[in-house]
Amino acid sequence: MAENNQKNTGDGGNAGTLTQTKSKVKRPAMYKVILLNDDYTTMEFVVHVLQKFFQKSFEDATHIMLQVHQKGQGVCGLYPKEIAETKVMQVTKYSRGHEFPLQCIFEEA
Ligand code: TYC
Repeated sequence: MAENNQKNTGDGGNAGTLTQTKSKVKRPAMYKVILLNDDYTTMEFVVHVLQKFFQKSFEDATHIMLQVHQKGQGVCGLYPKEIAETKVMQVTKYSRGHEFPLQCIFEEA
């Protein structure tokens, strides 16, 4: 999203001398929220979590759950830091409340 700001160089405006400066506007850093595999959490519960907290369809949730089950981890979504942190806390609290050891982490994308 770099913009080319044109700055007058103070020459009275008639010499046509322009400098380009980089915009300081930055995209916010984004974070991947990741689910980790374990041997105890049920597949049904993981699919339910993906639908409840990550707004996935049943089909997408099933696909992500199987990816985690087969490869060890999978990405649930990409969010600004504060939202990623909140998702991790909500999923962890919900899972412990249902006595599952499901692990959810976030990392910079
Ligand atoms: N491996 C679990 C089982 O076989 C299922 C599972 C999938 C658990 C994804 C956690 O993040 C997970 N019941």
